[in-house]
Amino acid sequence: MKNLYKQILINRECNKKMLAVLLDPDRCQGKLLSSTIAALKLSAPDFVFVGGSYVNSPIDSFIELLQEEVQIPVVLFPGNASQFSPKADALLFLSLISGRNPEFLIGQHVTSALAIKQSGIEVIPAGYILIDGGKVSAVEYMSHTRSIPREKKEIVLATAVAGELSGQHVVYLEAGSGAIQPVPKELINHVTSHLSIPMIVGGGMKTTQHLNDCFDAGADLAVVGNAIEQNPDLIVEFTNFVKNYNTIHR
Ligand code: 1GP
Repeated sequence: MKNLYKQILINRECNKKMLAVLLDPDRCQGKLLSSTIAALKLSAPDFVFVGGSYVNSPIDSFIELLQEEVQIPVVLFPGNASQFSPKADALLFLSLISGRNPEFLIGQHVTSALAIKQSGIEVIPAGYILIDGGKVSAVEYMSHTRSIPREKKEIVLATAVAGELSGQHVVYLEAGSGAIQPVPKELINHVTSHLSIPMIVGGGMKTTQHLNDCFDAGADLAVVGNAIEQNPDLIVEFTNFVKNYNTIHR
């Protein structure tokens, strides 16, 4: 069994930044799926995340298809318990700790816990923190929670530290898929400088400058979804950027 979390810790230890490409099985189909797979074959990111706030397509067959085509670890990034699949290599067991909806703090977890346990899949407990990205995000709407205002640095920090102290293995700062503005670098930096666990950042990142800012600010893993749906060739540009970034900064 791969130990992806251990790999994340090792990379973090030697300041190797990581990239995940997020694929939504509802949207990544047909031509888009073929060109995404072609780009993943050319230049592999560290992980493929699979999931979304709302997914209607079968997850198992989507993951199987990916695994037939590429060797990249597949990590579930589920919007709810119905998106669990034992086919994935690991699961981000997300607790929406910026929200106060018990359903996304513990409810969906109880619903899926026994199936997850029985599958033997690697579980990575993740404190998921939603930051205002300039528009109402799908996760905000679907979870009935509110994002934290982007200027409320101390609230974001306190939330992340609460996540760490309550046993989360990573913190995920999320501006929401398709965010107008990604999580601000000052905010990432403020949180990472007080946190001892890996930091994932996603939402609204469309350029290598966004990746650069996020890594410079201390994030360990950047997640890109929408931008590569618009243009799958960006997978190659982004993975090459991360390789170069790591060559320069390590
Ligand atoms: C969403 O963080 C991810 O959870 C990715 O966001 O689709 O905006 O890249 P984008």
